[in-house]
Amino acid sequence: PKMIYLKDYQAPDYLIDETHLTFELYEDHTLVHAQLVMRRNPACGAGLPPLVLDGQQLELLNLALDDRELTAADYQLDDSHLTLQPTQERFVIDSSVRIHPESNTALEGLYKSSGMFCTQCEAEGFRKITYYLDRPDVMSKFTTTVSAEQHSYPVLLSNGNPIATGSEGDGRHWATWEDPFMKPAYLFALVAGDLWCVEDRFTTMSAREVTLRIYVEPENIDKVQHAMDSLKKSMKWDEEVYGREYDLDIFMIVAVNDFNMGAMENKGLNIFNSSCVLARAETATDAAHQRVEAVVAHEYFHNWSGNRVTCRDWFQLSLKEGFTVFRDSEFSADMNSRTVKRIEDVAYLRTHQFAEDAGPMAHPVRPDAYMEISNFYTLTIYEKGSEVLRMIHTLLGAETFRKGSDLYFARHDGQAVTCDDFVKAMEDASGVDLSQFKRWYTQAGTPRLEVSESYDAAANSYRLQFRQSCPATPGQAEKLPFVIPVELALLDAEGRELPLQLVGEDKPVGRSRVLQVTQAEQAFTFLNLEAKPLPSLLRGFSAPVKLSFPYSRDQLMFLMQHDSDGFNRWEAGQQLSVQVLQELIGQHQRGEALVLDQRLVTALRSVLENASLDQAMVAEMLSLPGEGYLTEISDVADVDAIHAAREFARSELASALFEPLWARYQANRELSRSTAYVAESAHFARRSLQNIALSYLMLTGKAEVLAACLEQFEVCDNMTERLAALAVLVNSSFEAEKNEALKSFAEHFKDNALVMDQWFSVQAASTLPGGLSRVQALMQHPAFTMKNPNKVRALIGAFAGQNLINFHAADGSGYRFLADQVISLNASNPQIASRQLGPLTRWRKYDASRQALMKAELERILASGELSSDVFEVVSKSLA
Ligand code: B3K
Ligand code: ZN
Repeated sequence: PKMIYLKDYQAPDYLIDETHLTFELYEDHTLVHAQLVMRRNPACGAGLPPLVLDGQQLELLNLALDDRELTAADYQLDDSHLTLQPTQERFVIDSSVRIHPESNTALEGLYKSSGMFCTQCEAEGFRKITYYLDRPDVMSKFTTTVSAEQHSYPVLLSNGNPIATGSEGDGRHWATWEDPFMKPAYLFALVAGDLWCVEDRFTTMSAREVTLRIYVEPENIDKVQHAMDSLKKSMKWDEEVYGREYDLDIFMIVAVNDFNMGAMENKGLNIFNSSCVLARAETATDAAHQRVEAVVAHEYFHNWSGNRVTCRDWFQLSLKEGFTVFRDSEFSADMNSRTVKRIEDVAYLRTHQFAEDAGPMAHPVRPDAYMEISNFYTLTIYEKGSEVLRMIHTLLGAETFRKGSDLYFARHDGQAVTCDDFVKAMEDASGVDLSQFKRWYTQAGTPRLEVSESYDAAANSYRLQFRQSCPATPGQAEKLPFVIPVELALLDAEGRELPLQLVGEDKPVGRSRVLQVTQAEQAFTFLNLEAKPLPSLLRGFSAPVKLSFPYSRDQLMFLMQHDSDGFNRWEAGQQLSVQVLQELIGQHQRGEALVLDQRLVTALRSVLENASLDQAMVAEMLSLPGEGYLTEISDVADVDAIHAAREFARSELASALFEPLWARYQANRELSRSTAYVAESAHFARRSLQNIALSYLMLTGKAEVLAACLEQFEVCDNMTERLAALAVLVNSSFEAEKNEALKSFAEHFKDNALVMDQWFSVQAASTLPGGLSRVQALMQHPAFTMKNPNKVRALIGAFAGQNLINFHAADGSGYRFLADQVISLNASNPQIASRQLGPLTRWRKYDASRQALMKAELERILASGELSSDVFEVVSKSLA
């Protein structure tokens, strides 16, 4: 495989105005006929260069140019291209190919899942369906006819509107769909299967009626209402917040069981991993309900940010993904608790994206080069890309940002554009120069922002000094300063926000404001402060940076109680916990007895006793920073010390805070018992506090807690309570109760694949000794299969990604296991194989002995035989 560079981008030589597809689906093969109405791209030079169509794993049966059958002498064929010579500016290509969806295990292109046919074309799957210009800047009007045996495949779907159906008399039938919107091939979709649907309607802002359908396997028809409600909320929200209206007469979602990621925004026909559609109280947790809501919204929002305006090339992927993640996170914030959503997003970003940005696969939000585009659907493109959009939103303000997005959509509707085009629209709408800001798109790595203070009592002035820097990343040794928006307030001794007047200003400008740090070193001096204030910095996490300020533990406790920014109250608690945990880690490393700083106990006690705090906030504040985050912020991560320190702190807190935890638990559990399940934010909040309280309480080993846990496990109407109880049992030493619970759970839910995924995950993540052998045993369970990506993620992904103490076993057994799985998946499903590699790529974080073991496994993978471009790219970059 070779590198592909952004600097080599060239516009396509030819365009495809119309694409007419016919699929004949059979059990042992599929025939695809494609008629492409093409012309020379007028934007390119004169003459008629050879036409190079993409195509992989296709058996070419017929090829015609303007009705003239071509013979092998008329074209060249290799394993990824078909090349021929046009003779006129305008021409029509007809091709027929045979493909084998029934044996497609990579789940890219056309494939079968649980008996139905479905597609996944982004990024480069369409070339496994037919010969085509498979690139996002070639947009075409598609008509698709699907024919299949009627009894097994009563439902035949594609993009756009249905225009004709008929039967063929031999037990087969067909349907034709027409999509009036020009689109690139990656947005093509086809589904054929025995599906049921729930139907609803939505009336758009201009009073157009849209039919909404969610298709699932018949046994899941009782689990789609939540997704349907989420869809209608999304449609309304996009009208209200972005002025974006839906544009076809019908919008469809189809749930499939075997899917490489969460979902796909194909025009008018979104295809979803069933885990992101199906949700009802008895079988899906609160987190799953929220994920369904967010993913339904995300894919729906792509209809404008991605489909109506798409990407010129795959280097621009964050143009649609960063923007759409930003849109869905704001939607979720509006539907639920804004502060809690921000906390969750930031915790995730800092644990996972910061690690990626510090590792061998670090790349800018707009990469310059890639080997395999599937490897670039990353946390950087998605989550950091969203943070970049959030910063633009912060710098411009909501109203101006909206003007910018309106201009962007109006200017580029129907086009395939770049991140530069997006920023230009924001600049033109606001008059703000974003040229320096654009370094966020081109420089990889997480900037550090060190802040120091000085107070001049004689002058009543307070100075904050900022120093920014950014570590080297692969291919980028030196970085130029970023534009870092820092939202801040200064608090007085009572925690009140003080008026903020900078040097040069004749009066204060608000009490919480956004400063722009644009230089490597920069100071801001505030006037008229009669005492030294306490700064509340980077409010709401206004930039994706690593901020440091020398807060004392007492100051952090003060901020936890008094900061008027909810996010920063949580953040102060996290920083306090980090300081305390790092002290414990040091004690563990020196072989000393562990002693917990009692200030953490005091701080969390007052959080627990504060009845006016949102319960979800209490739950978030009780959650100590995870082992993954503690690893990320360590220079050399000491796996054992991190685990021991965190577990010690958890059990000390559990004993010290037993009374308030137990009181909170019982009050909330009582409400859960007496109220029917509702998927709504106040209820999510109540259950999250109940469940985190339970997880602490179980550490005390008290009989009454065990009894409560078992009772919660057995007597509840929802998966949130049941699974939380199961998880704490699985991590406890109550062997008999644990085994009984696991057994009864599996018996009850054995036919529900998504619930069984949870059952696998909970066990894979158990940090008790012996993790690897438990995982190996579970791989033999009848409900487990390597062919289903959800199962791989539930068991192997959860073990390597969450169970750090077991995965990093000093003998290297966890690494060996993961490498074995990657080698086996490389042949069947390269995208999933490559995704599972993540934990091994972080080898530089660990001690010399673990580094050697991890590298040896990466080398073993490299030498294991023919590698997919997906796995090869990640392994070779990790070893470079
Ligand atoms: N755009 C798809 C991701 C496709 C991944 C291809 N390997 C889902 C999404 O981001 O909405
Ligand atoms: Zn997306």
